[in-house]
Amino acid sequence: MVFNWFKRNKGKAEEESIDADAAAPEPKGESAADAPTRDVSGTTGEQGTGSGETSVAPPGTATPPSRPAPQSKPEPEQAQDEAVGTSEPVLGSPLATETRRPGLFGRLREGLRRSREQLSNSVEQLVLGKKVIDDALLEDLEAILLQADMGVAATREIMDRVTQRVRRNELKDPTALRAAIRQALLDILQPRAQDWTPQKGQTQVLMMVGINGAGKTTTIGKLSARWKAEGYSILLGAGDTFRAAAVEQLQGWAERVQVPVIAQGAGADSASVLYDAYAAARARGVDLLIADTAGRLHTQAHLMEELKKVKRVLAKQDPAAPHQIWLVLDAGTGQNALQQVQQFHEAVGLTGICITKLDGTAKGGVVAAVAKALPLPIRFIGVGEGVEDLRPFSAEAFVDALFAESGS
Ligand SMILES: Nc1nc2c(ncn2[C@@H]2O[C@H](COP(=O)(O)OP(=O)(O)OP(=O)(O)O)[C@@H](O)[C@H]2O)c(=O)[nH]1
Ligand SMILES: [Mg+2]
Repeated sequence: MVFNWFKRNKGKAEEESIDADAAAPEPKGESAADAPTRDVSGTTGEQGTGSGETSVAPPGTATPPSRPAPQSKPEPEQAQDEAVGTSEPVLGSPLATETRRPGLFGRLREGLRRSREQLSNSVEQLVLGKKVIDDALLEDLEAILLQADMGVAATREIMDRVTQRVRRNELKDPTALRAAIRQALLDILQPRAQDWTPQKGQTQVLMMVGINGAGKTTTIGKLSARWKAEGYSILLGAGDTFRAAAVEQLQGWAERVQVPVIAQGAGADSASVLYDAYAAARARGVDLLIADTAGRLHTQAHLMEELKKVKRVLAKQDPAAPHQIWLVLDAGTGQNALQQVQQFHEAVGLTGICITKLDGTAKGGVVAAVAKALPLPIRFIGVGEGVEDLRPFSAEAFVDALFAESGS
């Protein structure tokens, strides 16, 4: 089986790759605290002292959190509304009062609607009225998988398995194709579904990295809500000192989910802010520091250097820090996501991937492409802007939602 469709469309993914960003400032020197650190707690009673090496502001001098101004960034009112309706409410959490919305699977299913229409319905149409599985049908199937952004490797694996089964006469009926693809996809995704949760009393650091607008800050907000509701103490570190209003955006989330945040002024050294934030986290004994970082393109060497520097600086306090580094990918970036995985992994060594905005694309197959790119765990997927729209990645639930019967 030759990848004819792919050959015809080969240049397309490259053309769709993101434009180079405008010039970004060089990272500053490695000194720990160039600017005074603001502790902008979203909660009362969680103020702590710095480690002594840092300039964490003492209680009382904390700058009151200013309301975030980000236009499309977490709109508190709307988001609050959206946070109404999960089937796993946790008392006292922003997720607690939800009753109106469809259940978790329903939300996942709805979030993947466009991808399902693209993939599952196309397969349905393909086999409609067909009596046998012949080469022409298999070639069309291959095109459908590639169009769903499964990528070459995952498409090849699925096609190989389906073709072998056809040759062995195990798969004759075209209507059984759907189930065969579903199973092959499940086998690709299953090894990547590896849950991660903070550990109480460990003061670990989770650093979020990714290109501009991938959903890092939003994902941090959603994760904070989830883990806070599960009883973990969380501190946020405003390491995106590059983009205007990035700190305010994180503070908006901190306020909304009631977790404290350590920040400095705009333009401060990212490594220095996060060093201070980690010192504060250790001093307070919080379970997890989640470090926000500036968006960058994987091609921006100096920004990649800044991430490496953040890593080095955190490791001065604990060689194991940062304990987790997760790449946040926008599902809509298509096959360019694969380059991002490669290059961020090369630069900082990833321990997980979050794939956001699956609700905004018909190309949810990219999850399979990412799964085949590197053997990295896919931790969470985002299927909407609401707090509860970030789901721990489950291969079964994902495949079920993607292949749910139309109208079910
Ligand atoms: N529909 C949808 N929107 C999302 C999802 N995740 C994030 N977003 C939106 O994507 C936009 C960008 O998200 P941010 O969290 O600001 O992205 P970022 O990676 O922090 O961006 P920079 O700080 O510029 O690097 C926001 O409008 C979010 O609401 C998702 O799963 N679904
Ligand atoms: Mg951000």
